[in-house]
Amino acid sequence: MAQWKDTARVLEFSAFARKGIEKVKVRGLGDHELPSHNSSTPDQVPVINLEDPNAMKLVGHACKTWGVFQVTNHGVPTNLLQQMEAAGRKLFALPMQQKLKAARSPNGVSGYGVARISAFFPKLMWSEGFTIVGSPYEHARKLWPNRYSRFCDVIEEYKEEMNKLAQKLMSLMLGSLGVTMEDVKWATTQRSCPALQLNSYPACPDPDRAMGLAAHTDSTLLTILHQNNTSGLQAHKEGTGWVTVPPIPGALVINVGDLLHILSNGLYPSVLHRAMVNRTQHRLSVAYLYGPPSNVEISPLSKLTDQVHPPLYRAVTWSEYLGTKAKHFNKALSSVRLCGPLNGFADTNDHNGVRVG
Ligand SMILES: O=C(O)CCC(=O)C(=O)O
Repeated sequence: MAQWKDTARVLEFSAFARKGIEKVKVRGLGDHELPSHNSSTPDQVPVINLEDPNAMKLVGHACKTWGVFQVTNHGVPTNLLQQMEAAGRKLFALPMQQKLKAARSPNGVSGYGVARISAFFPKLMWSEGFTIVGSPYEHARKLWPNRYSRFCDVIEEYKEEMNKLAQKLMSLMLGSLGVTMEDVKWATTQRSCPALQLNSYPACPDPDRAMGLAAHTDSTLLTILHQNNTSGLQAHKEGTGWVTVPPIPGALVINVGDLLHILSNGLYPSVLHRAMVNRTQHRLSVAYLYGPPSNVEISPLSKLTDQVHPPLYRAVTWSEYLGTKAKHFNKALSSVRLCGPLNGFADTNDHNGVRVG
């Protein structure tokens, strides 16, 4: 049943995209969620050269103040980024009936479908997605029965490189908090099961009346995002509002996720972000969703807590947290909070009233 609902929404999306927004009742998000125009603020998302001797300090500062930054000199070969982008383009260019052969199953996470956060929104988003958890073979074989191996090779190589970068970033992020990877045993001994999320945002005839991906935080430790050269990603910064994260050739965007928020006891707040659509350009992004091994309990690091700074969150595994997020969406972080903030204000992850749902 749920699969049919999902499939129906994809077909509906396809009809919507074909007919054009003028001929169909506009199903973008409501006025309160239209892009705010304060993204033309002088504030810019930090760009950090990972070969800079001060990289650790810069990463720490960016995590504290923004929760998002871009990295250059990250070690991921440029041609692999291009191959990944080409693989994504090839996938989304397939006929809808073909893509639906690899549709996400009712309770599954992998496969083709509408944005997974769609369930929390009454209106359709102007995007389609493909999620890969574990091996891509099963779904790729359905998409290209005779020619799937190239796609799979690119995915596997991409995941390998992303894993190396995620480890490097974790080490910088923890290091800037005075914590080593050895202090966090699972970080060095156990491998996690990350997900790869491919997103496609077709050109939209009336971009001010539609949303590519509504505002959300990621249920990860960190997310590494590659975007093509079409702008669309926006991050929310307290006191500033929505800020565009411009595509920089070869750079990767790093988001702090909810689990790092918990691990850092709120010192590194997870970032609220969304994707806008473009009138003429197709946009594509690939998100590497990195978390801990699924059975490991994540709680505020003991080095960061004391009597004055009590742990703000209870221990939670990644799989438990994903379940919580699937139920409570933007209230998930608050729902695992142990005590109110000492200053009496709302959890920063409640984003001070910014509407996400
Ligand atoms: O397309 C983007 O820039 C954002 C993607 C994203 O937020 C996600 O996949 O969760």
